[in-house]
Amino acid sequence: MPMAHPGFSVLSDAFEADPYRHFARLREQAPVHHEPAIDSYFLSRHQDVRRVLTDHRAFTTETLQARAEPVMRGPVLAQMTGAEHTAKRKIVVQGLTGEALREQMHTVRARAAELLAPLLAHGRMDLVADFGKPFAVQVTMDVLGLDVKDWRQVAAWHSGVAEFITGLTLTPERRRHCLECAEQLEAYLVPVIEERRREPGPDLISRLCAAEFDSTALSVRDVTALIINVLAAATEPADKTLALLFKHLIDHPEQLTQVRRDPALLPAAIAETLRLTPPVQLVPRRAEEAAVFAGTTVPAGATVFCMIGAANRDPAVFADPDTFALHRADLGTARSFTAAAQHLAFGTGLHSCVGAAFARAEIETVAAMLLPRLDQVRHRPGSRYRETGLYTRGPVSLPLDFTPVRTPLLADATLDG
Ligand code: 2IO
Repeated sequence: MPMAHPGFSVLSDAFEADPYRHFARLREQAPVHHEPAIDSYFLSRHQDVRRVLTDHRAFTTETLQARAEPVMRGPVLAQMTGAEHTAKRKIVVQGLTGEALREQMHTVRARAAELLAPLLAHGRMDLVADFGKPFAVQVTMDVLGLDVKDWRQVAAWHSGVAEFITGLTLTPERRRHCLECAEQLEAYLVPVIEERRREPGPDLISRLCAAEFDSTALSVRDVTALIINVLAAATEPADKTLALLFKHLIDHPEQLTQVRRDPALLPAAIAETLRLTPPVQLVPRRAEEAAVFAGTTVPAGATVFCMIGAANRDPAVFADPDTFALHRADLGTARSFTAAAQHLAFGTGLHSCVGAAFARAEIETVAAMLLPRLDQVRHRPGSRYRETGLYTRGPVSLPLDFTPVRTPLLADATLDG
């Protein structure tokens, strides 16, 4: 088995502290890294990751039965295949694109305005704790049609669910805690589902309740799982992406100036953020048959982790891959929020992210609100930048100082309008 260097482990503290430092060596010397403690294979080359995500028959999402289903309380979209997958994916996509998406962006603006109002005058905020985290949870709850006054409780349950999905080495105690969170979240959701069946609204839960597959309404269990799926998938990466976008722009003042002058550059800046520092770093699959990658055989039945962060910095695909450059010729911004993207932050193939268009619109909308109001934005002096997470990864905090600018926050949206 090729090794990056003797004793190297993706489970080590050194790797967690800065995985990016290790990716070149992994791609070059151990493109199929086996991790004995969890008997899993880690793929780091763009070409191998793309192959796994594209060949959904050879590399299945069977891994999610153990990793996601227990906390999702039923099957998630990514576990489905064939006609059922096509039909249910379409239901969710329709709820997160087109007219629905346009409506949702009014709510995004209103939520952002409400959260920012008390923060902007101070000239300082932690973009993660003060804004990003509550914003991510509240927007997702708005989309689903859940009562935002419960957001702290829902955020706590969400943390447990996300920890279960993304934990590589969970203790039995943590597992129990996560499962308890999921059970309580399910108990909270079931009465809402029953109510929306009787009295549908414009929200995503009502859409799921009204939808049919094979001329039959989805069961409460299926709707619950899809709700928790959306809750986790929309919440977990959102605050990370927003904070990473601002970190990169602050660290590259000339690009920040360009984006301020021309907000039409925001999609490129977001796409480049997703390439350089994808909030979802790992995507698991099961190899149904033995498969050979770069001369190394992965046995049938093996768990394979696609290392998105490593693939996205593969010099075979991206020139000067460790540099943040929103004008890079190989970014392909127009395709960056589709399954045809060059970067793999939204995966690719059959199960590529259903929320990509929503994510782009959400981050673009809120970044466009923040930029003009955070004049001379800079890292708080003395703050030490730190990221955490192996599966999903983002800044622990992002304390910013700025010069307050008095601009009305909301011209075009209110929470009831
Ligand atoms: C929820 C890691 C939060 C998804 C997952 C079990 C399935 C799928 C993902 C993303 C983000 C999560 N996987 N979203 O990687 O729906």
